[in-house]
Amino acid sequence: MGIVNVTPDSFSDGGRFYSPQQAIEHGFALIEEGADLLDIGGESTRPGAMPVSEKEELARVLPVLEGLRECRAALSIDTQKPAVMRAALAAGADMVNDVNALQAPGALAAVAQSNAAVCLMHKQGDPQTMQQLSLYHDVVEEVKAFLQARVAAAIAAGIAPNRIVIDPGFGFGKNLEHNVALLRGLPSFKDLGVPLLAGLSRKSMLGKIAQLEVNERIHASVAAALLAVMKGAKIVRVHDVKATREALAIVNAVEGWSDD
Ligand code: HH2
Repeated sequence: MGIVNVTPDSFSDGGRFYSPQQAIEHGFALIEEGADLLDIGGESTRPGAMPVSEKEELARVLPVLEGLRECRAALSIDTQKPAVMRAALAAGADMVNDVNALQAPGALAAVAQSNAAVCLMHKQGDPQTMQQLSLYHDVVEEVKAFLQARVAAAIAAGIAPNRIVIDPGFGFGKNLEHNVALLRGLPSFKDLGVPLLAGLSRKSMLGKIAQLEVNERIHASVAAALLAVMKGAKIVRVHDVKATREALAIVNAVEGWSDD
């Protein structure tokens, strides 16, 4: 899953692809690099980010969805807002990626009324507060329990299990110790019976471990993506598609997995 951030303030590439044309070109470039899925987002979730209005978010993402509709990759909309979900699904999105796990009123229904896939992510707090909270007794068990409850809620709302993906939400209200425990504990998420997505690309946990600024984290990001795949992730959400693809080709060859 290649990341297309249509925002002025995303933590690693904010402002680089802010115009629809730049974002569309970036999406096509990521497909050339080997992305099967593009995640289009119009609101940054980095710590301290300011919320964006529904109108502004729609104005950012809809032209990009429109411009990428005929591309050969599947399209995901990264949003927490039910109105943005509905508009994006009507514009042809194949997946809703919700860092709020469809907890907003109307979000379950917005996805249930479509045939789209959904990614349910765990987070603690919101971008304004999430780095202050970080309270867990057993982070792996607590994140798993939350995701299990959200999978159950999605199924109860009429979303078939084969449309659901889960994500532990690296960096969302978790400190370095929690993030490392989650990566180490990734294999146990298999218990939930749905595919796992992992988003570690360029995140601060990598910077803290290897002492790297945000623009220096490609190698660490590739290592983290490989580890996540080897521990059971089926989708990795990345900025650096080419580098990740090349590294995954080696794992796939050794493990006898197919490239898709
Ligand atoms: N991380 C970010 C945004 N969306 N979605 C899922 N499912 N999993 C993640 O780990 C995840 C996500 C944050 O990364 P990025 O999009 O690069 O930055 P920003 O939120 O500042 O736009």
